[in-house]
Amino acid sequence: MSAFTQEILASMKRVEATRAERLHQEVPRFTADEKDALLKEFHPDYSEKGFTVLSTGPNKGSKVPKELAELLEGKSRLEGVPLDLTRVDYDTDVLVIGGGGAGAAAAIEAHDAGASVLVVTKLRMGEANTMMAEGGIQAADKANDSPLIHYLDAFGGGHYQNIPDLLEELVENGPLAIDWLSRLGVLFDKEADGTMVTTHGGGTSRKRMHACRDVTGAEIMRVLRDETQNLDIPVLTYAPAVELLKDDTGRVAGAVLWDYDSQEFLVVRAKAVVLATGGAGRLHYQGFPTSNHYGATADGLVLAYRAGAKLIYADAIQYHPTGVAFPAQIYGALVTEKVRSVGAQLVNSQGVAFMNPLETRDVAAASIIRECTARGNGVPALDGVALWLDTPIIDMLHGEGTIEKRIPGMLRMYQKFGIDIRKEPILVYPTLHYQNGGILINRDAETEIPGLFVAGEAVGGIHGTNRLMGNSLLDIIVFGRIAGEHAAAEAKGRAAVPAERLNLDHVVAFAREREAAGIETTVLSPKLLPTYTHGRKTR
Ligand code: MEZ
Repeated sequence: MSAFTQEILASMKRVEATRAERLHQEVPRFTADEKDALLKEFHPDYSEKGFTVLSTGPNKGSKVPKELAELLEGKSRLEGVPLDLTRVDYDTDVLVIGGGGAGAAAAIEAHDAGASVLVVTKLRMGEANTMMAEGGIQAADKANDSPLIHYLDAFGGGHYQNIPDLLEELVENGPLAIDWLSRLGVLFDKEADGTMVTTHGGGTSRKRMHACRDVTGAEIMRVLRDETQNLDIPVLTYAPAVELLKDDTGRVAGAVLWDYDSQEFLVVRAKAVVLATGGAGRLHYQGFPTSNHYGATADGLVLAYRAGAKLIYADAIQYHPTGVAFPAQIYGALVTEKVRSVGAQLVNSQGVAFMNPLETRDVAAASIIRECTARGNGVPALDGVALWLDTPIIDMLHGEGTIEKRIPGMLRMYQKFGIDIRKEPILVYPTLHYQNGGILINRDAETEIPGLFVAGEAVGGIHGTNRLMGNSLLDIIVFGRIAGEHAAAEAKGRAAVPAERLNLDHVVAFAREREAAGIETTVLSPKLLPTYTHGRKTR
């Protein structure tokens, strides 16, 4: 018996009935004015209710999501904890906080530059958003493309807000990143003659998305994790950082960790620190479900903010247009943009393809929300409303077997729940996917706080206020490597700071500033893990 209601089945029939006439239909793109109007009215970033203004810290006066503000202005987990900072548990040149792609790339590069490296991670190595990235990694390495064209695409997609130096660094290093990953053993999709297979993503003017089927992040993480192991880089698992340490000159000089195994705080002394703690999807901004991994709780932003680092575009959040809206077991999970890159159309309850499937993500998400709300063309699904992603059209367009070959991960994910995406369309709705903003760095991945480097999703500014698909897997490699290299250089020749000079004065000062601002809070931060309760409404 079908799990769908009669209403959903009737809508699905309409999708099937219009499929043949939609086969070669190309829905025109929105104009710039249409996009502006759409975003302002329907993108969650423009919803006043989701945001508040910070009262303390380097971004005092800036708008950020409420859930993030609560953590940025929360109480340190070390407040009132008697801690002997002279009892150093670990000593290293470079401390890398975070075990995803950016952390691994930084660790490998710092190691190759001759530094001693310690990686600490909240969960296990590789349990990160990198692992969950599906569709691909952008790099301008084809004859009809160039880093300049890549720059222009990303700059337009980012609403011209990208920090030029960071974007330049990203696109210039794209081809090198693919080459580095290939040499380490990443198995990118290739034609029989060895040419890389590349496709479009939303907002790309050239086909520059390199992929490993639709499990690109998992393949990249597999190789980076193996390399970390091969190089014997020590990794402390289940040991999240809860505060950065400084010395008496204000330099970052290590971190305090919470060891989930021993239930103790640990002190790590380092000559340079790379923060690579990833994103914030598990904060479920505005009640959205998320495609993010379990540990994505913005920890690095909290640590860096207390240490005095500035955030940029912390109010720019990415909702991936196609999150799973049915079945409940995978609610919010990612349906890769690659499904649209290979031909699937977004179709409303009436069977109409209402938008071009490769609009940039913010525009696509806003358009889906409008179709479901103001236009009343959504399909009721679980406790919300959704739209169809018409997948069977892919095999009709490119031949039987295309889905199995190009997006086997999607095929398998749905097969587990009795849905064959080759035969029936799937229900989707935007899901919280990425923080476009984050900690401000320069092109050496360095913050304004000496000794503190950042890479990966915790960084802000590379992508402006809207990242294009595949530029995140690229930035974790490019800025992960840069951070590792520069952190190692920073550590070189520097003596370890005497343990008596390690301090948490910045944490004490931040607490005073918070109290002076009249903020009373019981919220402990960083959050470390999400707290789920039954009955939480997701949208
Ligand atoms: O860059 C991403 O977020 C990505 C590749 C996601 C996807 O749709 O697969």
